[in-house]
Amino acid sequence: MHDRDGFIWYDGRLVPWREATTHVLTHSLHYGLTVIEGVRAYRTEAGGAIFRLADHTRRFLHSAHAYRMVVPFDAATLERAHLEVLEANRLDEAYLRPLAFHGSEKLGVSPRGAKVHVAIAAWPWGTYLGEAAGRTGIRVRTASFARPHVNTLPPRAKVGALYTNAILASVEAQDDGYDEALLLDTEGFVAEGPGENLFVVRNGRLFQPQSTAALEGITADTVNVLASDLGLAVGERRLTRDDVYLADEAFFTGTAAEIVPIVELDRRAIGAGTPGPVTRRVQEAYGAAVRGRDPRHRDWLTFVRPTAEAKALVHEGAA
Ligand code: PPE
Repeated sequence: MHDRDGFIWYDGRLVPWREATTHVLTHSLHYGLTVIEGVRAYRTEAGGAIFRLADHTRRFLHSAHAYRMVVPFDAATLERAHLEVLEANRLDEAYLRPLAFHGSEKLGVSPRGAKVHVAIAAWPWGTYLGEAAGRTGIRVRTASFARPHVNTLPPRAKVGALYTNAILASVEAQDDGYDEALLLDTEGFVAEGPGENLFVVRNGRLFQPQSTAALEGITADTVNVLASDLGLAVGERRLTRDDVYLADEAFFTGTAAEIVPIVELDRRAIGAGTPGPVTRRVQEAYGAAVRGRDPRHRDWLTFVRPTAEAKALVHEGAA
């Protein structure tokens, strides 16, 4: 990742990719408190556009707030920085990774006295769960590790430390020959994937796990809105493993993963064992929304170059 051309926004300026480095005694490297986001930009007919940038930036600042980490940049500056990074790297379709971390001014558990640094990188990142995942679906295993309890690590804050739990689950799943893991909460109810939220489909209705142990996904929120456009009912309920085994369809959602059908959990086929029709409709609606082809949702897009053409697209959407 480190050895490539391009620029990374680092503490307020664009620095050459290979020079965006930090010291080995960086506080966050030792104790795991980093705030991260995952954002995507897509090519639209009016050029590159970032999907739901304001929502991601809000969650970034909220994650920091939960840890009493003071990010020295406001939302407007951060949003502009995302656009600058895309421009500088001449990317219109990309994954963006904003990161906040405590620097190397001090060690010892309390980060007080360490500076908060912010970086934003962008690179082309194709399919997250494998090239065929979106088409053929993935095989999932329930993780033997639970998602941390709400009073252990705040699950709504997207911080690096939470991903040590996600790493345990995904390495276990991969080593056992599965594509991805599904994590339960400490009470045994379904929470989420290592980097995705879950939906199940039953009798044409969508359900999300009502869970205090999952990230509030922006893609999941998007799916809620798109499902109502499609006339599909969406609900939340506590889901058990067997709710997933017995579902007609299931899929994961996430910025990196997008919409990925789950065709098997713990060696039980879900529904017909192939991606289902409701999942397909949601995938199509999502693809249209992120690429600016759905006039109802162009306000979710922030264009890299706000040309007259791009402005007209947004305007048309608002009308
Ligand atoms: N749960 C977790 C634990 C999670 O990490 C993500 C995103 C989601 C749910 C879905 O959230 P949203 O992207 O807002 O719909 N995971 C990010 C990081 C993936 C990575 O491996 O890095 C992402 O998708 O960008």
